[in-house]
Amino acid sequence: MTLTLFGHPFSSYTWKPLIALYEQDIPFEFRNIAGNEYPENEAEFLSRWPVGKFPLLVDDDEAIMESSLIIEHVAPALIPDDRAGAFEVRLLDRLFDNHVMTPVQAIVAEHLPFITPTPDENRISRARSALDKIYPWLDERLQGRQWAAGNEFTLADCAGAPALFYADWVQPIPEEFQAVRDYRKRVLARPSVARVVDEARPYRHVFPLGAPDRD
Ligand SMILES: N[C@@H](CCC(=O)N[C@@H](CS)C(=O)NCC(=O)O)C(=O)O
Repeated sequence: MTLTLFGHPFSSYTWKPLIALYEQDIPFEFRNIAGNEYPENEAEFLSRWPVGKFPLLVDDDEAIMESSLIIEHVAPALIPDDRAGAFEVRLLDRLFDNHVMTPVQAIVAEHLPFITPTPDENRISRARSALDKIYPWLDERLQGRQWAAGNEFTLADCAGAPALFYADWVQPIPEEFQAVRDYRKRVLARPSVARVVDEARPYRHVFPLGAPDRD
């Protein structure tokens, strides 16, 4: 298996498989598709996945899209064998993507002039309200857990790390949700996660809401 990962170092969904690959020490080639810096990488990426959403993994000649499925493919050990354990991991993975990252992306999109010339306050407020609803749910679910789905670092943490990293930038996690805040701090200190955060530092200036001076 020869693995090539196409993605952007600042992209939350690219972080997911990167964290898994670093976590398991799996060799791979990273093909950066940042901006206009690497046109040959972008051209090959689009030829393999015209939808244009990244990350994309190419294993030998097989293209695999969708960050969670890429992780299932390269690092199955990050999903427990038992049915109930696997369900909890996949549940948290889906919730971080759909109910944390999706509203975060919606807020970010409202600040990208090539998507919308003027931020739409109604759409922003709907996305903020979605985050307000998921924070308490997560706080309850994460109580007493070291990692997102229990005591083992799993696929759920590959999703939780980028989701909460960026969520706290666009809608700071209130102090009352200490379990979520503590988990965010813990997961960002994990070496595989710290590494993706560090690799993305040179791109912080592109964050359209302005990156805070922390993390
Ligand atoms: N469900 C996809 C989401 C991928 C996604 O939304 N990626 C963003 C970057 S973080 C993207 O491709 N944005 C560019 C675009 O939408 O054109 C996954 O899990 O891989």
